[in-house]
Amino acid sequence: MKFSWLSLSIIACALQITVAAEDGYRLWLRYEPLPGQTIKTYLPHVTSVVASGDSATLEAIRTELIMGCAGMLGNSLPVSKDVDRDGALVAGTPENSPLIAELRWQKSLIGLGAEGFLIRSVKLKGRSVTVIASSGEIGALYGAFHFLRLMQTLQPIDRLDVSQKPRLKLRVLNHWDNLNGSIERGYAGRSLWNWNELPETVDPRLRDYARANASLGINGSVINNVNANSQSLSTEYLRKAAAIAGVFRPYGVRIFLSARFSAPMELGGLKTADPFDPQVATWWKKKADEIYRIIPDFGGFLVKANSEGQPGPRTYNRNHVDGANMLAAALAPHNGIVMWRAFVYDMKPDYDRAGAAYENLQPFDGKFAANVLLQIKNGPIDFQPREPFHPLFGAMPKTQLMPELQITQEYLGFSNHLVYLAPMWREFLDSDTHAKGPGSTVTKIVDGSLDKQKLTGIAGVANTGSDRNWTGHHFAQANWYAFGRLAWDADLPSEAIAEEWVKMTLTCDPEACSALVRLMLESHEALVDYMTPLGLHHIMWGGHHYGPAPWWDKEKRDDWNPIYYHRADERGLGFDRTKTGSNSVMQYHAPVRDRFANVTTCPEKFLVWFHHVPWDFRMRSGRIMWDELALHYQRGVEWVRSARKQWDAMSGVIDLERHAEVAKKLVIQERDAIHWRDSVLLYFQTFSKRPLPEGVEKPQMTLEEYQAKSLTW
Ligand code: GCW
Repeated sequence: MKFSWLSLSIIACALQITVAAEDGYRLWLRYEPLPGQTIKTYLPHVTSVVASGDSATLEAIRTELIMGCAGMLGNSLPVSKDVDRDGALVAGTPENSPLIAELRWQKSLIGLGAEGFLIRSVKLKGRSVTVIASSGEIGALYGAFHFLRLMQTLQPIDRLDVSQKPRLKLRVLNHWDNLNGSIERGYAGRSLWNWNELPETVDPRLRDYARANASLGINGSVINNVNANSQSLSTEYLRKAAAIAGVFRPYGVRIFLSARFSAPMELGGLKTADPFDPQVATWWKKKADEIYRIIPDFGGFLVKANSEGQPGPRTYNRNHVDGANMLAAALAPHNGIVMWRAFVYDMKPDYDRAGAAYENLQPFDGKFAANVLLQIKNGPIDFQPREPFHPLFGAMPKTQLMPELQITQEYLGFSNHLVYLAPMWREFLDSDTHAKGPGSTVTKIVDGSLDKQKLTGIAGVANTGSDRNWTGHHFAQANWYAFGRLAWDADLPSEAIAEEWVKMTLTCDPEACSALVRLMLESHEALVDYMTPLGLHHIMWGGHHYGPAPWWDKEKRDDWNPIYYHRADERGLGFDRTKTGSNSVMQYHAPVRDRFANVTTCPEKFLVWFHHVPWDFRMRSGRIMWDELALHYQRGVEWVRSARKQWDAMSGVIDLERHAEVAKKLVIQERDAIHWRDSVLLYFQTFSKRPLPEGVEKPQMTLEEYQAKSLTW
């Protein structure tokens, strides 16, 4: 087997980068030298690579294993055709590797699917070797990354018996990238796709993007914004997209496009986009045929229809099913799918936005085509720091549902705040909907085990961009990582994911590692404390959503204004979603709805989400609600201060560059947390008319000063 130029240059690059400054570019695939003792125990088990096959994926497997071992162990693995020594790493599929075929694992491998893998320490040709096998090449690549991760996280590799497969079929990133290179809600630079230079020139960075995704098992990428431009579906742009797909393909990442519902008019010159118009359906069919001619493994469409001004079937008096199924029919002959978004909320007088998606979509349960998934945000409003789970989960047993999470921190301090999102996503995935009695968790609904859903998936709105470190904040990389790991295995604990990430990305030093994991695990609750405790939501500054503006009432729609959500008055605080109010709590199954609806049983973290609560309401702590609220804000500020101290103390353990960059961001985070605490409390104090409780610091500025100018980022 010989090395291609590509793999040699990749390895050379990796080795060079090792000595260069640590700028975060390598993400969790740094492959830094392991502790000496670990190297000693690993070396006998990693002596050569046997992975035959000419495909680009096999090339990627060889390259990754060689690069990983060179970095971590300092050895250079020879590539050989056969097992001729102990410690060989044999990777591939029964089809391309006679050695693997000989093992007769075919039955188990087929059971694991083309993305699943086995990693086993076995005897082969009288030698002790490690076999990384799958029925598909992408599965073998995932296995190689898993093997490397075991080493990166200092796990034993001498007696391996690993068997894994993803529970969800589609594990996709949604990029809200515009064709002009900007990213809606992106906080890490410009779009990674260089549309102007494509298809002739493809930024080599795209390969690293695909590689990072493959290391987690992310297998799809929607490359354009859901607020879509029809141009993305033009022949010119499809050719550009095809060039991107070509780079992603060896890594198992398929591309998807957001489709603008009115494209038949804008691109096709039709007079309507009515899904019942035969010309419209034909236009989409032809478009789908063209797409698959240009991108044979195209994944399908993501559609935001009749939401926030986007066109959709309702523009023509048709419904969501009419629209989704028409597109699904165009894609079905090619095995393409439609991800139809449930983020729909029409403003009606006196309505409750939290109940709108359910009202709009639940009646269509069982009506969507077999290749449609309904993509639903985790909560009923909009990616808030904390929301109860969306009531559509558990309410549409005959519809294929997939969650949409937001990795980019639109409402969570952009890429300035250190916040690890796995605990928030876990809270959502573990939520018990009680749809079929106790234990009907969101995870069981979306992985198909509860309602036999065939097509399964999960999406995350990406936080990547052209910044050298990909995500703006070094710790925001952990959220990309955690999304991918949870998409692969929705049962993984937040702590285990954090530990992996810290070891792979920052340090294996045991003390520093456990301190960092603890910080990460606390960070989400702390952010909720200083932003939106007790169920507060959507009180961010209008438009950009950075920083607080609970007083805001200037948006053209009521339901874009914070005052609509918190409903503060002299009596109290909160949105009454019980029967004395909007009653949208009824969208949940019993006993969840009963627990939420009763102010004494409602979890306090959702108190003012569901109730308008008097300022002097007695909380479980014995304190009144106003005091409790204020103390949450104070606690959040204190957490950031302590995080700063702990981070500063790690200056010897973390490389200089990243240490300094994170330290700088923590200064901003502290400034922002104080700003949140002071401005929100001063504003609500105009209603509560109560003093700040003991332990809460005096505000640094006046309410008028806070109202005059938003925080800058
Ligand atoms: O949260 C809101 C964002 C919009 C976004 C929309 C959506 C892409 O503020 O920027 O548009 O959600 O999810 O469609």
